[in-house]
Amino acid sequence: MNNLKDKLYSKILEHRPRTERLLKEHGDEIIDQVSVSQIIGGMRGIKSLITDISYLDPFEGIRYRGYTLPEVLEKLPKPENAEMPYVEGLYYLLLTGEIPTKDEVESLVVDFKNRRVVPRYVWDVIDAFPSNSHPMAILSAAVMSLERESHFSSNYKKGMSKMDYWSCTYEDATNLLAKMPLIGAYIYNKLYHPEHGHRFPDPSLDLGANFAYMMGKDKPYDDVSRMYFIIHADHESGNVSAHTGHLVASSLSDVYYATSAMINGLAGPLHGLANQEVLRWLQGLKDQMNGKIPTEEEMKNYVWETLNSGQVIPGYGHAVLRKTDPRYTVQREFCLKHMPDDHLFKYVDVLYKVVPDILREQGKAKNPWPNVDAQSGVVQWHYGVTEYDFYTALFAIGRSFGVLSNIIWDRALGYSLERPKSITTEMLEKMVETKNQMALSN
Ligand code: CMX
Repeated sequence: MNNLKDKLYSKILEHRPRTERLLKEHGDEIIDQVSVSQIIGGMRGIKSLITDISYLDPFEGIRYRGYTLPEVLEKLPKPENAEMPYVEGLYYLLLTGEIPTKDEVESLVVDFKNRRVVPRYVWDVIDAFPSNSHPMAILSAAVMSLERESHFSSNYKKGMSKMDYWSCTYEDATNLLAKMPLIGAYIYNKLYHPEHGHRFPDPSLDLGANFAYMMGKDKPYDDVSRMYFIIHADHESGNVSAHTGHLVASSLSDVYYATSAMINGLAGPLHGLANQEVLRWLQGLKDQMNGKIPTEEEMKNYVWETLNSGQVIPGYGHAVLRKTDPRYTVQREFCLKHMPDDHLFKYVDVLYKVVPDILREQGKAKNPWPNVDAQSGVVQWHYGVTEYDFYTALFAIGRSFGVLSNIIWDRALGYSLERPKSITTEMLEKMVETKNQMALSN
């Protein structure tokens, strides 16, 4: 066993009695109530999921295992001469709740390197896609094609004990996480840069640096990749991608099925695809302006035009957050340090100055502030990844770290098959009527 898996097992043994006690001693206690608008409105805010990997405070933003993003970026060990930490170290933190030592991360980096062999049939699956397919569709299918490698599935057939589910899930998850950046880079090169050819991983490089190398990008794209994967890793359990991963895995589908499904959920424009939408939308304005940086007045007009035509402003608003997303801020600070004069960054800056007031004036969005997607495409564009259809695939690679950490813990704690109850509109109408009648007769 490697040291992460040993450490994880000791954490699982410590944690299991807490879950058992909650169920045994408090199983019937009421934690939340559900309103009609929550039922019709996408279950917004209902407390019905449990995870210890991350927690999203509406005003503070995400914490991974109790650490804010700036703390995560400061405390996790970094490769030599790097500004951003090892992504492998983030996995250690998400799984165990502990900041790894440099030695612990380095041993995990070696473990990841040993797992980054991608079977040939995956390249064949990718090659079979038409070249105008969306990278998210290809990524989802490529992950799905790896399902035959699942340790969980093969051991389940042999009658594996429930207590061991987590161990096979850990193997599957770590294997998949090590391979995903290679698959992502292959999709990128195949669709947009066939001249790069098929690059093989460089055994001297960690996950972030190897990804940059395979994408054909120079420094500091290694740090951009580390930053990108780390800030996108998790956003507690209720968002579409994290929830989909958990839901699919709850039927004991293995992590390949669950990750492919999570990628499909992330591909929607209200979720992960918003990062490409921001760029597409800003390019529209850039064309209108013949490349000139818009004044605040010109930007206001463009934003109102978009709203008045019934569209949302991509990269703004959030279902939980009620302040500027710290993932936006981390990237903005990176931009201010590395690319303050970037043309698109200036567009995003003007946008930030005008959108919150406009959304407040319009009075619909509960959160007028920017989310992660408002800034992330600009960073990629600056370093030459201008094919914005690819941005959500980058988000997906990062998000897999959180989703898969959650699924390992789901298995370790024996979380149940998800099965909420649905009712009909007529039943809901009758329930509301009965309540009103009872209130009147009291
Ligand atoms: N522009 C225009 N209108 C917006 C808006 C925005 N950025 N954000 C919310 N609204 C509107 C909603 O469409 C909704 O309108 P209707 O009442 O007509 O349906 C109303 O304001 C209330 O919505 P809300 O409760 O504030 O937001 P939701 O929880 O329903 O939705 C989100 C959240 C993110 C889907 C929404 O803010 C949005 O569409 N934003 C733009 C897309 C985006 O950036 N998505 C990425 C989010 C981060 C991520 O997951 O990657």
